[in-house]
Amino acid sequence: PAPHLQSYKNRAAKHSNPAARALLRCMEAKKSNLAVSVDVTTTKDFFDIIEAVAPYVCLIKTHVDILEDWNPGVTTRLQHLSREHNFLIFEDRKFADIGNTVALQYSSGLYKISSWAHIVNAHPVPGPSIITGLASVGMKLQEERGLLLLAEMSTKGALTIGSYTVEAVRMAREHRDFVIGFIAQHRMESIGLSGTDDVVDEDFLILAPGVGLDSKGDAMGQQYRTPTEVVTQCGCDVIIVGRGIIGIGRDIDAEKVKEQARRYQTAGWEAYEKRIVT
Ligand code: 5IU
Repeated sequence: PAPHLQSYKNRAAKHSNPAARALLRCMEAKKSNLAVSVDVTTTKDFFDIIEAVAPYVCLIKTHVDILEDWNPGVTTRLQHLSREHNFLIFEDRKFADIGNTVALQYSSGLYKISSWAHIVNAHPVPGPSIITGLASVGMKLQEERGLLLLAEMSTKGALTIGSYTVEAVRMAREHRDFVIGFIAQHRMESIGLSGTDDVVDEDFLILAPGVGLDSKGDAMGQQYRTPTEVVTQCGCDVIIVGRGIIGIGRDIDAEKVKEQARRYQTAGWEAYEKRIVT
């Protein structure tokens, strides 16, 4: 059966990439396909949110460059929490430069992303060299590391459509050791195949942002779909939720955040259970 019809557990047992295996195992263990996007600007809010949602998530998605008081201790503490609460870390860096530059952006600078992020993502726009550049860093580490390509975006008018998405999938198929899946809005198995090609052993994870239970979008082009649409109907594996859980006000209410995380975890898991057959 196609990957999205199989259990996360079965897929974990077969996957060739260690980061993908770790994520799928974590999802099964915690009964969670929820990633929380922690888009806040202070480390206090950042950790208040992570500590509130940790029991309910398989993945924490970060934008470390928006933290105004970032320091190296932040990523040390994040890694510690990741081990303590069993979740993976995804830095939503959206690399987009030539191979040599992205290798440096991934490994070096203030953030040294490759040293702590299990998963990162990249725009396919520069072509396959962006994958080989990032893989030259990630695959050398004796750690669980994987890359997601941005095959589709959730925003109104996104240019990630048609042949762009097809080429993104082709690029990923050429680098299945390091590319573990896509940021996308639906499954990609049927994309770019002639009908006779055989890629039955391919298992790309689909992580979908733009998920909300109470809102259809924001004032800046974001569009939301429900966990049922995203997971049951479109076959995505992980729901990425930001403001639906962390809120949009200034003050973080940890109890509310916890309650919303639990709500999205349940909705995401029920949507998954409705779609699997094995
Ligand atoms: N994000 C999207 N859409 C995309 C991609 C990334 O929303 O197509 I690629 C990011 C942006 C933000 C998070 O960090 O996912 C969604 O946050 P909200 O749930 O608050 O909209």
